[in-house]
Amino acid sequence: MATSKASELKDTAFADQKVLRGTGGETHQVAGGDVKPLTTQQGMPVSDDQNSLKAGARGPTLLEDQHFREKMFHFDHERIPERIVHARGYGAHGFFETYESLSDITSADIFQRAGEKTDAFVRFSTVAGNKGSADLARDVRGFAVKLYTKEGNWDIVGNNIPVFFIQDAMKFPDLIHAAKQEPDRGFPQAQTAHDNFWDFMSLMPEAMHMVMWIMSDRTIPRSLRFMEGFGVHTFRMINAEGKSTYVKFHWKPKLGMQSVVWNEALKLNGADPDFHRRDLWDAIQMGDYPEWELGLQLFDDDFADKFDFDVLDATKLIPEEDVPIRTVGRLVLDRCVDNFFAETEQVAFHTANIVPGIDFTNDPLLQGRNFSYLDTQLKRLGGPNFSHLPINAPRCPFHHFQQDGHMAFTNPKGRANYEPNSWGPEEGGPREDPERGFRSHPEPMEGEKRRVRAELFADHYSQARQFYISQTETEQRHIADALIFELSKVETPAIRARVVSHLLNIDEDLAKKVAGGLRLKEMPAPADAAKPTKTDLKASPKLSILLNGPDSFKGRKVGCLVTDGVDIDLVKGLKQALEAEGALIEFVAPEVGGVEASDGTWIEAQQKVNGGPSLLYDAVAILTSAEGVQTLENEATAKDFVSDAFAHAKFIAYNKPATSLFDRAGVDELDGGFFALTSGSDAKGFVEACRGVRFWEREPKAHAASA
Ligand code: HDE
Repeated sequence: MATSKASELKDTAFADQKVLRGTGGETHQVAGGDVKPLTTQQGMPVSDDQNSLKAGARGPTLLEDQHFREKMFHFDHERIPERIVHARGYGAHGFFETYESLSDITSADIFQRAGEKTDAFVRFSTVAGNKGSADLARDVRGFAVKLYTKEGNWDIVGNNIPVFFIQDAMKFPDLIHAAKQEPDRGFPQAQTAHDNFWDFMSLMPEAMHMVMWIMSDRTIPRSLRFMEGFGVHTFRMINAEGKSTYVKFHWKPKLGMQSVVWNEALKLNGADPDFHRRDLWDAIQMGDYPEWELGLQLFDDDFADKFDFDVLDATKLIPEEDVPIRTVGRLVLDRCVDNFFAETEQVAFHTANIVPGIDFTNDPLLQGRNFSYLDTQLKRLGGPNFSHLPINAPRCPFHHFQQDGHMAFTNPKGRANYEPNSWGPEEGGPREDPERGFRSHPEPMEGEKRRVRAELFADHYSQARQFYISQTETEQRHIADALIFELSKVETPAIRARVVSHLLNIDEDLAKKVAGGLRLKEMPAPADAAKPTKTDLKASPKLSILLNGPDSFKGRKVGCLVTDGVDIDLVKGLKQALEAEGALIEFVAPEVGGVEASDGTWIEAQQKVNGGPSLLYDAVAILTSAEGVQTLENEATAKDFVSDAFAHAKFIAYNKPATSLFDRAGVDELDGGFFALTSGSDAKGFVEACRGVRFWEREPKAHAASA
C-alpha cells in the first residue's frame, strides 16, 4: 500500500513569478527579467506543471486534474490534415515592389504606380512527399505567392517549372495517386522512381514535355533562392477600358539559377533533410534577402492564334525568344515567420484569389484548380473561416455579409446581415461597387456541351524535344542519367520500354542512351503519336539552367576543412576573398570546438567533419598542415569530404599538405577544378572560378556507369 508521508509531498503552492519548479518540486531562480505566470487556456494560473494530480505520491492519477486534461486534449489535436499535395513547404514574408505603372495593360491597383510596395507571403514546397519528407526529393517545387493588395488578396499559385503534366483537371487525382506512395505498400516516399508513376506517365503522352523538365536538374535546386517560378497558365490582364491582354507570369531569381547533382541530392537527404528550409532561414536571418524579378509575357488574341499550340494548354510554354519578358517589379523576402504552424502551415493559397484587372482564361486545368483549392482548405483548416486567420486575411478593408461558422473571430456588428436592405447608409452595411468591383472579361462563348479536348492540344512531343535540344551537353547527360536512374527502380520491364518508346519521338539519341543505360534487349517501336514531332523548333537557351547561372558567387557557401597548424594567412585570404564576393565560409574540423592555426589563432568550427560533409557546400577548401593531415587521413568522413566534392564536380582549393589526403581519398588527378593556395592572395582566382559553380568537365570521367 502506498504510504503518504508528509515529507514526500513536495510543496506545490503557487510559484513566485521569478521561480521555475523542477520535476522533483525543487525551485530554480530564473536569471533576470519578469517571468509570466503559466496559465491554462482559460487564464487560470498553474502551480505545478511537472506532476499530475494523484491520490498519494504513488497513487492513481485523478480525473479531476483539469489542467492535465486540458493540456493533453490540446496536444492530442495539434495536427491538422496535411495538404494532399505540396505537404512539405517553407514560407517567408516580404514585399513586392513595382518598377513602372502598367495602367495601359491592367487596372489592377497593385500595378498603377511605380515604386509601390505590397506585402507578400511566399510558400515553397515539394509536391509528392509527406510533410516530414526530405527537401532534396526529385520533385517539382511549388512557388506560391500571396500579394496583400489594396483591392484584395491576389495569389499566384505557381511552380518552378512552366508547364504541367496534364491538360485537364479531371486527371489530377490520377496523376497524384500515381506519383505518391503506392497504396498497398505505403512506399516509396517522396519519389517518382517507382512503377505506378512511370506506368501512368507512359500512358499519358501529354506528360512528355513535363517529363523532360522533371528529369532535368530543375527538380533538384541547390536553393529555393536559386530557382525560377512560373504562373504556368495563361491569365488575362484587363485595363480600365476593358481591353484584355494575355499574360504569363515568371519569377526570375536575382542570384541566377543553380541546381545540385543527383548523387549529391541523394546524399543530402540524409545529411540534412532540411537543406532548403535551413538555407532560406539562414539567408533571411543574415540579412541576405532572397529576391526575384517579376516578368510578364504579354500578347493578344491575334498573336495567340499564330502559335502552333493552344495558349490554354498548360503542357506548353511560350519561348522567351518568341515573346520576350517584360520585367515589371521585384519580390524580396525579408522576414521569417514567427510561428511555422500559424503562418506556413495554415496559409491558404487559391488560384481564384484574383483582383480587379486580372482574370482567368479557359485553361481546363486552371478551371479545375479554381474549384479544388477552397474545397481542400475547408477540410484542412476545419471550417469556412480560415480567411480570418491573420496570414490569410486581406490587409485592405473588407466588408461582407458572410457570418458564423466554426471559429469566426472577426464578426460584424449591427443589424443588417443581408442585402438589399432599407437600413440606410450607416447601418445597412456594404454595397456593390460597379466602378471598382471585379468584372469578368465578357468573352463570347458558344459550343456544344461535350467532354472533349481541343484539336490544338494534340502535339505532345514537339516542345519536349525543344526543351531537350535547348540544354547544354552536361544538362542533356543529366536528363539521360535521371531517366535511367528512375527507370532502373521500375520493376516491370514493359513500363521501362514504353517510356523509351516515347523518348524515340523526342530525340533518338536520348532514347538510345536510355535504352543502353537500362540494357533493354531491343529498342521498342516509337509510341503512336497523334501529331508528328516538329523537328524545326529552334533551341531556346533560356530553358537551360547552366546558360542562365549566376554571374558571381554571391550567396554561395564554401566549406573549409581545417586542422591544427593550418597557415593562418591562407585562411584569412580565403575568407576575405569570399566575403568580398558576398559569399560565405564555414569551417569544418575534426572537433566542433575548432582548431589552432599556425600562429596560435583559434579558428572556431561550424561543423564537425562527420556532420559537415562537402555536400553542404558549393565549393570546398582543404587547408591543413603536415601534422594535421594525419588525423584526416585516418578519418573516413574526411576522405568522403574530398571524394564527394570531386565526384560532384566542385571547385577545390587546397594547400600542399592536403595532397596526401587526396591520395588516400582516391583522387589522383588534380584537374583544372583544383586550386593550389600558396599565399592568401591566391584565393581570388579560386573564388573567380567558383562563379562557374561547377567544374563540369570532370563529371563524365567520374561517372563511368552513367549514360
Ligand atoms: Fe495545385 N493544389 N493543383 N497546382 N498547388 C494544391 O491546395 C490542384 C497545379 C500548387 O503552398 C492543393 O491548399 C489541382 C498546378 C501549389 O499551400 C490542391 C490541379 C500548379 C500548391 C491543389 C493542380 C499547382 C498547390 C493542395 C490540377 C502550378 C501549394 C493543398 C488541375 C501552377 C500551395 C491546397 C501552398 C496546392 C489542386 C495543379 C501549384 C489540392 C486540382 C498546375 C504551389 O487544392
